[in-house]
Amino acid sequence: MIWNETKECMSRDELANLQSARLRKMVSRVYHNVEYYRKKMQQIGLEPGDIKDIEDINKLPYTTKQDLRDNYPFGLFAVPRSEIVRIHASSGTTGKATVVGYTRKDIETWQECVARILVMGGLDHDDIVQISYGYGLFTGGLGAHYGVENLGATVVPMSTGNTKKQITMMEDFGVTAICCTPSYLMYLTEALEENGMVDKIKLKKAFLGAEPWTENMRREIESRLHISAHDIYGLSEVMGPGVAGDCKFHTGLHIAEDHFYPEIIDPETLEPVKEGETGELVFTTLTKEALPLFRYRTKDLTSITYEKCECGRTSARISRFKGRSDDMLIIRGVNVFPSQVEAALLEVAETTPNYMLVVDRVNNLDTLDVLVEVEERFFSDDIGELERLSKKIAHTLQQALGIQPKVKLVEPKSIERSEGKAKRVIDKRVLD
Ligand code: DLL
Repeated sequence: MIWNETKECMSRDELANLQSARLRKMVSRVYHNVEYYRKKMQQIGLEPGDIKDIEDINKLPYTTKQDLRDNYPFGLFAVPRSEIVRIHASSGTTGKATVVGYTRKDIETWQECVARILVMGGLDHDDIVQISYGYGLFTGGLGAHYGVENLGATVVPMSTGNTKKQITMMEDFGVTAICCTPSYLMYLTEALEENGMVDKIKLKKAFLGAEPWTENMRREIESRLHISAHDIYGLSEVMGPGVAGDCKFHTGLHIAEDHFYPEIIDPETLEPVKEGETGELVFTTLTKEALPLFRYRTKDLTSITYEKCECGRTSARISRFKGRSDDMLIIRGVNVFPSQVEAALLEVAETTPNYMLVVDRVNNLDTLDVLVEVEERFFSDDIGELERLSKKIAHTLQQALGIQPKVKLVEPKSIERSEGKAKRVIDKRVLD
């Protein structure tokens, strides 16, 4: 399969040359087409000609999610809108999404990157792949879908939910691989076991991502389903799934470095950390046409190694993610910021601005409890009032977050006050 034979096995020097050429071209194009970046470069006295090779990357300014929000929706696009063939978006802190766009060539790059990861995990055109990531503005469903099609395997575009139907399709179609979040596969595993289905299906592989998971979870999924499970990473701002993924040796996720240049920095000082040390992952897109980004701060914490992998690939590998340097939570694959909850609660007049999020994992499924202080008068004899309010808040939160939390209304002053920065989240899930 072509994806194994090309870019992923070139020497580090060849790769650096390719990256340098692509970076030069990208910076010049961005300078001329994106006013925001041109101004930023001018502010620091940087000309496109100052970027001569990949080592000059640290002269470029960083980009954050806030920069994308400030330029909502299309302000950072480097091509005319008529060249954009697809839009995706990820949830934002105050209801405003981060919008990303793709040209036809961007879609081609994306589907190649996803296909590489599927090949790395051992898939080929004979496989039947169920996509159980959400389809829609989220990049998971369509991103994986195009990758599978590009590989020439058969797609079963299930999207999320309806576990019973997912199992039926799996059995009837002889599905051999699944792409979904690790927590959903744990949930599906239980349902398969309860229905005595594990030995009746033909599943061999899983490509799991969109949220943090552990080596223990991988081993558990593998032994309970008798499959091999692979990690797939990505983020909408940079592309979507397919930025990195692990091979059969599971010794870190190979980055598609010919398209995305990685750096690991100290999130406080913004200085690079040494190879092997944990820091924040930063990406510069080298080939993206619609939304090229300079040094995008992912907020994801990991470490990097440039050692050649046992599989023969020379691409840099990042370790399993160790958390985030901001307060974003990923609950059942959905990105949730505490500030989104706050903004939603402000819409409900009867609440006070005191709340607490409690995230847990029960029977392998993430749960979100939102404790909200409400006015004293609701704790009278009329329990109906309290129930009505609870439903109203649950509905408002569901609309704002895209997931259904369990709302618990509590009396005024019952949530512990903090003297410093308010503690709004208790995350009981364990990540090793
Ligand atoms: O989650 C893209 C994706 C879809 C990746 C399907 C893999 C599979 P966003 O919604 O923008 O995009 O969320 C990106 O999710 O910054 C990480 O914090 C987290 N994340 C994604 N994949 C992994 C992973 C998609 N394999 C954010 N391990 C990222 C840990 C992950 N965290």
